[in-house]
Amino acid sequence: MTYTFLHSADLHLGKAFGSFPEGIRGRLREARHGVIQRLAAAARAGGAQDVLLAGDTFDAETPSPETLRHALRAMAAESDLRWFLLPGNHDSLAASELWRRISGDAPANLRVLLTPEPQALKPDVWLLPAPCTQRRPGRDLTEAMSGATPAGCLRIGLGHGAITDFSGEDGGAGIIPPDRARLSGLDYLGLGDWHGRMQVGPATWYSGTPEADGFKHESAPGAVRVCLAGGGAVAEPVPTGQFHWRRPGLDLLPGDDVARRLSDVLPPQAARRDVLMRIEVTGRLTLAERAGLEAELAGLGPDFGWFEGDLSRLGTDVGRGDLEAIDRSGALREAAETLLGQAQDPALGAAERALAEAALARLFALVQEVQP
Ligand SMILES: [Mn+2]
Repeated sequence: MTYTFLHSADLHLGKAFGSFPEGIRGRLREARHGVIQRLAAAARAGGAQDVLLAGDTFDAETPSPETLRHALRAMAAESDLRWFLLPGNHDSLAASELWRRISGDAPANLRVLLTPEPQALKPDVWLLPAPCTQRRPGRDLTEAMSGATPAGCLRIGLGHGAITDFSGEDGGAGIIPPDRARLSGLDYLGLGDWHGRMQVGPATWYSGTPEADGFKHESAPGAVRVCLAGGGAVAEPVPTGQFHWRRPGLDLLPGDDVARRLSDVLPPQAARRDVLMRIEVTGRLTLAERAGLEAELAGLGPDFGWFEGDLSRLGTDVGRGDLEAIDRSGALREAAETLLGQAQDPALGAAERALAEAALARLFALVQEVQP
């Protein structure tokens, strides 16, 4: 007997990305909706008919009518597949109105897993779901996965939450034993909550989110295609992400070829529209080098879906010649002297010194622009 399925989780449909500018915000939301189709394609390509979603399909307990309807219609459109939705911590059973709306509007190929009762996926393949009863259940709901199923069948657990080895996505303490699959005689345990992909045991995986939603996780966003046969679970990650979130570091010293070092951490030009990029610059540069770097970064920004250069931890070397270059005397020179004094004042906090340094670099750059 063999059974192949796709394990995914944490779609977070409708996530607002409120801290981002409007244009990219809309594109990120649309990309989350788009994973439904990409998951379907991944399932089909691997010969799977069932897609098991291990919680947090929706970001909020009350998604907008459009978010919900569009998701259900998109799943309905993949009519040769079956979708199984488990309540997670963002869309727990406490969101009773959400699950009432889903149940009332669900297409024939969608099943909601609202109780821990074992369910037959096929006569000889049983699903043991552990729906989240509330945002922080405070107890190990996966205990229910020890429930009885017919002898000789395959047993698949589906749960949501952090294991005891590490804290959850929201920072809360983990509660699921990492060896739950062994404890409950599972052939595979599919988990949600952690947004990066992680294999916890021989047959236990966090699929991670199929579309990245932050800089935190390094793994390429995707789902896990699982093939169960007599010999155990064969799990294979399949990529499904559209956007790439990159947070490279750039550690610089005076004399470095800054433009070259910068280009080394950039993705190819053609791919940049779907990249969110935060470059964290550390080390030291001269004022002139820093001004050059800032100009390069400003020019690069529009290439990307979103772009930020963080220079708050970059130190600046200021020579007397730099102050001369700003002005020999007068108001600008006095402002530069004041800023330099603040940048080097041990009585000030690091943030204030960095601010003075950034302001001095800005002044230097502006003066160069006016009188190159
Ligand atoms: Mn989540």
